[in-house]
Amino acid sequence: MAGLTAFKFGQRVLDLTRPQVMGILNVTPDSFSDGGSLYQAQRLSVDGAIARAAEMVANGASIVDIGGESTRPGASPVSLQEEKDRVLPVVERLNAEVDVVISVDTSSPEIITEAASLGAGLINDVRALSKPGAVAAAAATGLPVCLMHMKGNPATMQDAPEYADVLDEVADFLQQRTRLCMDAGIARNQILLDPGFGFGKSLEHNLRLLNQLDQLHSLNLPLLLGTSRKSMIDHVLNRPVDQRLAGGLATVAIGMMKRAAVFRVHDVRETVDVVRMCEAVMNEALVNKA
Ligand code: 7PM
Repeated sequence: MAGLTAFKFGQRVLDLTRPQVMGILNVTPDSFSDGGSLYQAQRLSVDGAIARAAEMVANGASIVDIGGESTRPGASPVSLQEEKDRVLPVVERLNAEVDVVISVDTSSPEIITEAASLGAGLINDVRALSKPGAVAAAAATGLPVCLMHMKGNPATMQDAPEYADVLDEVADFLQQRTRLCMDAGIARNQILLDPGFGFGKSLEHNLRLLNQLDQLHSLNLPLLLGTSRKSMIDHVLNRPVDQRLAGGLATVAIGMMKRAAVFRVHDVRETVDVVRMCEAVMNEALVNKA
């Protein structure tokens, strides 16, 4: 399929002709430590993050996405220093201890640069490198990037978003961001695209984007799907965040049928089962895990 090929993520190569699972690793440190020092609490939270990442890899994730909350809609803004303190120690230790592509979910040029120097393999930005200096910083790392569509900004994006045609608008936006990145020196085979489920979209928009996801193959680049535990599942099934697994797996199966390349999820083990099962059916054969 066009746009799907071997992708170099820093030191590591992934075959994007096969679906890949990206595990979500949140690195929000405990806000207090019980008696110990803050330093100790931070070290313990890094230990925990490494253990969770190793488990995701054992369960079949080939990418781990590290997010320090600053990009999260509705979340209270995190200072640059705080984002660095959360994300960078995890990148450094993961690179040394776990064989996995390390994706960094950030919009900050400083974190892009520093994470790359510590072994990150992918820049994942929900703002599609729109912060001043972000495109140049990403280009200078030589790493691939995931460009996501968001309409508006996290504070207000869910206040009655409107589109003439959500697929056209998302495709146009992603194409423009792709061109901008290529003009800055990022190669075509270093770009992944993401329609950005839940980022400035109503339920109807999210459902339409998933049902018509194959239309985005006109852009000829691998697609990343991020629906895990999102409110679109709640809006259909009326489930709290800890009961959205089955709904999320349904979106993964549909994403497989629509040839998404990467699935960004919290529940790696279950997702890998769905991906492998879909892959076997779609190939009419058992496919060996690479
Ligand atoms: C609160 C609201 C917490 C939303 C976390 C989130 C995506 C992403 C996120 C995505 C890519 C979440 C989101 N979502 N990166 N980062 N695609 N590429 O549900 O859909 O994880 S943050």
